[in-house]
Amino acid sequence: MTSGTQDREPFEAAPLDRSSSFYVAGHRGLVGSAIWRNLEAEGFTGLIGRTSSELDLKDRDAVFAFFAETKPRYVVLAAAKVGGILANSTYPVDFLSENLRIQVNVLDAAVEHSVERLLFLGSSCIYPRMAPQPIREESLLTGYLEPTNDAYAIAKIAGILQIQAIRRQYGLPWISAMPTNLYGPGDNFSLTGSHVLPALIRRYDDAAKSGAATVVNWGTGTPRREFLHVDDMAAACLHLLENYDGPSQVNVGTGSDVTIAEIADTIAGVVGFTGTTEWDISKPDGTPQKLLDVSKLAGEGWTSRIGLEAGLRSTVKWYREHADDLRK
Ligand code: GFB
Repeated sequence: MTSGTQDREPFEAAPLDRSSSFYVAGHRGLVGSAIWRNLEAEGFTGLIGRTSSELDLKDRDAVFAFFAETKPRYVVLAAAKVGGILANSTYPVDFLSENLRIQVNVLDAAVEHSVERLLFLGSSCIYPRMAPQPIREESLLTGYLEPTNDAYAIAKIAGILQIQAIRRQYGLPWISAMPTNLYGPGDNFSLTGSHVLPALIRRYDDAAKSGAATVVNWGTGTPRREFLHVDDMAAACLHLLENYDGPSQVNVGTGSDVTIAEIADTIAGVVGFTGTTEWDISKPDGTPQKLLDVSKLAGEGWTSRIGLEAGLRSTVKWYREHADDLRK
């Protein structure tokens, strides 16, 4: 194990070695699978992944045994219990406890084996509910969290702090990235547990097929959200691993947002739904806006490429091709 900050080599931006062992924790999830695809396309040949039935990341002994066996040189920690606003507010214990255990186990084992580069993934919900928009990285821990996802946010904030502490205590150049709301192929399209975008794709597509006159969405439709295609997120992750070294988490987003009513209209148009939309205001709106300031990431030389409408069209196409075997 690395003994302290005095061991620290100065960080130099450089391509990662394509033949080294590279563990993608959570490689079957929305984010992890996109990262895996991108790394494969970039020529990485030493990728390591384990499904949750092969390796339960909440099992500390199993995680340490896995690291001892595989000795990864690089790690992306994309494994997490995730869900939309209703799942987060209904099961806060699961979101807090499972995420804390996954993170602590993986990060402790990675320290034990002095993993050379590690990227921890969080979420834009770590920022205070009323943070000034667009949200800068400096807003972390400056105010109260949005109550519908405070348990998940606290777990992710603990992960950021653990990365910073590991940097200070062991001198390892590990980093954290905070994506905005993500979407794309491989998402969870469950109507109750998912995030808004896959839920709306499914709901409007079902309605277009059945000829239903009305679709009912949650909340008021007025909250604003920023949506980033997960393939962009995967590209940003590799870019950061190869170019960024610092204790601050880095925001990853597009820099622009839309209202939920606007994205609903766009999805209705993409799937060909011509009926009317109603809003169930007994369901929570969540935070009114969470638009990330992405100037830090732009300063590191990366900006998003996939536009929202193009990203939605390809996601709808993917959904239709996979609708029969999806998590619903
Ligand atoms: O995507 P979403 O669940 O999560 O909801 P958050 C975003 C907005 O869409 C909310 C509205 O205002 C919802 O009320 N919405 C409308 C719907 N119809 C639907 C629907 O059918 N399903 C869903 N899910 N929403 C999550 C956090 O917050 O964002 C997580 O709970 C995480 O912790 C994630 O940070 C990225 O953006 O509100």
